[in-house]
Amino acid sequence: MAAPDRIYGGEMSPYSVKVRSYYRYKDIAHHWIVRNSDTQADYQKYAKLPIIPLVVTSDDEGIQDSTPIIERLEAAFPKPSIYPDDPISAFISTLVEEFGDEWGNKWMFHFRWAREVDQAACAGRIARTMMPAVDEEQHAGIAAQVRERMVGRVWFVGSNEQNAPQIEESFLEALEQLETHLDERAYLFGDRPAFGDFGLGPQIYEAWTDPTVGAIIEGRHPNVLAWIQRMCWPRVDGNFEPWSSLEPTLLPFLERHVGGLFMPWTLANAAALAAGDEDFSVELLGRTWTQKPQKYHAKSLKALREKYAAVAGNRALDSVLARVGCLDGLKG
Ligand SMILES: N[C@@H](CCC(=O)N[C@@H](CS)C(=O)NCC(=O)O)C(=O)O
Repeated sequence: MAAPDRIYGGEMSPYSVKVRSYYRYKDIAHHWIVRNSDTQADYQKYAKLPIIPLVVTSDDEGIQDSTPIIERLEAAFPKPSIYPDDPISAFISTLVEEFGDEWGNKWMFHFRWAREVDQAACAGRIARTMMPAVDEEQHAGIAAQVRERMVGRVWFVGSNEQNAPQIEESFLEALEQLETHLDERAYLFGDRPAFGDFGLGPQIYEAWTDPTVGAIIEGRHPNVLAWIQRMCWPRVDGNFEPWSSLEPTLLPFLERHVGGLFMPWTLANAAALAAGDEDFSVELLGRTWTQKPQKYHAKSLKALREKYAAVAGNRALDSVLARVGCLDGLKG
């Protein structure tokens, strides 16, 4: 029998939790290994990039990047499929997966490091995970270092004083929209998880583990809370729904956050990288957003466009993508 795959990850890493949820959903044999001082040497043998998760397959191959990891596994373990049969739902789910990874991560990362209460809680948790055996004094020292390093890194996702209101307001609005959408619906595309759930759910789950967003979700959004918890051990509870029944409550979310914010942002980011600019500014729903370009996102935009190209020409899908403000950007 093949050895189980190994997932080197962390409880506080949304991309690690995403890949673990997928393994659990497919019932694929795996070992979850926390990357810390004890496991770092093994991790380094296989990791080409200094990021988690890292999957080491039963053939002893190290693979990274959650989206291609899941796509590769999906080809090997096609059932139960994470792709809805309805072509509109299927592509929107792929779009939401990308959105979760890229914009959902801004929500999570910003809220995690913007306020003292979250900084202290998160740095403390990370320090405990990295060095489980240290005493209280050493732990406090490591936590202080983690806090300084992470607060100094938030610019990377575009979290700064100018962009903060845009990030925070969009997240609070998105939570309300998702709360409505998830009323009497277990997952985003019906009663079984789709690719989009794996991209977005873990980002919001991580935000919920932190004090500020945790209090907001616990206090106001029971459907969102049930969904992100369900996404830790997802399962088939029914069928995917046709796009027509999802549209009334999913469209407002897509229009505002995916088409209104994420799409113009990712286009401006890619243009800035192509031009070799140090910083870029873009108007997003009437506000100016400024940040340094993020390299990885140009790569993932290219991958998303290739996925669109594979289904291009479906008029019903194009009409939905045009309505939510994504069609032109996907055509490139
Ligand atoms: N695109 C990658 C992103 C992975 C990523 O950014 N992981 C973060 C943690 S959530 C990381 O490893 N950061 C550096 C570190 O923690 O050492 C994926 O989808 O797997």
